[in-house]
Amino acid sequence: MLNNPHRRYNALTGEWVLVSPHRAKRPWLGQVEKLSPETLPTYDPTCYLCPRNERAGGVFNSDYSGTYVFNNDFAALLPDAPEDASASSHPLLVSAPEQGKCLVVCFSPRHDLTLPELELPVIENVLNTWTNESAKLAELDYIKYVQVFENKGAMMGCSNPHPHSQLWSQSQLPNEIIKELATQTEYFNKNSSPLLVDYIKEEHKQKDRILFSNDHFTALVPFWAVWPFEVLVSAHRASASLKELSSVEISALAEVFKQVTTRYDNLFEISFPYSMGFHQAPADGQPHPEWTLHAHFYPPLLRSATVRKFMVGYEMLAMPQRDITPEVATERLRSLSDIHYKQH
Ligand code: H2U
Ligand code: ZN
Repeated sequence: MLNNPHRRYNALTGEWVLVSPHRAKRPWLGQVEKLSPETLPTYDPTCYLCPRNERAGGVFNSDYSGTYVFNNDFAALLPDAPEDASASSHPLLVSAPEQGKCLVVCFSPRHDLTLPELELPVIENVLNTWTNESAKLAELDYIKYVQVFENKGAMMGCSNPHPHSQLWSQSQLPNEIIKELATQTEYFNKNSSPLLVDYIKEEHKQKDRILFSNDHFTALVPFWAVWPFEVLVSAHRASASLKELSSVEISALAEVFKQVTTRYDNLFEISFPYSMGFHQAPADGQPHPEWTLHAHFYPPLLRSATVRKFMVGYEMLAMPQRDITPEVATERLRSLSDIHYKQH
């Protein structure tokens, strides 16, 4: 049945995806993406994120040597955003105040080294920075949720090639978290076991979507993946946030991140674009036994370094759809070397 058109249920969002395996061979005469230059300098005097340089807002970066954290100069959320007195009172025109704080995190002083090219201790340092900064934001009384994310590559709207990520924290739950909280809570109440913990166990039995795993984390192409080479990285135990991870678990997570991103780059031998982010439980001071810390990788590329998947037409108007199956995507990623192609 899985070679014919079918739909799959996303247990984490409660939404369906249409899978059309027979369609993967269709010809492509559409848009071909431009590739970004492959070799970057270790330091770029015109880069807003390199050490000692002046940022767009006029502030100078320090002469940093590890990760570098600063308040986003053009933050989408502000700590002291006043309530809009002119807000409409009509029930069809609803708005609500939103406060928050946005940070930027540079991975290292090196302008040219993306996640898979960094040594494991440096990746661990990035994970520790995300952990500490998330925890600090979560402690602010007006913050209810912290989103850690990386936009990688111009194709994903990344504004600067210097490897960096962002933290946006806010006073209300965003849409994706509202969905995941509902599904995980419902599953936990029914089964007394966390949804993702059970899901990962089942995937290890079935094996055909597992990309890489160690004692504490698994990377797989989820059964319900929408993006062609989408990957879910999940903890093996219930865990509300990065802060709950031990140093052994952080090392295990760093290894999984290096594995996933190295295979991504090796797929088309380019710096593989994606949007990646962690889903942590709401920072509401409540226990979250239903939650399992996880990260989603959403890469846009489909059949080559220059042909991307577009979420248009049917996807915008009806539901997401994919051509190659998650099982075929897993096979392709699994068959690649875990040594970065630039080191060959
Ligand atoms: P991307 O992850 O989309 O590349 O965004 C980088 C962020 O860095 C973006 O939100 C911020 C932008 O506002 N930024 C600064 O805060 N200062 C700068 O000098 C450049 C970019
Ligand atoms: Zn730079």
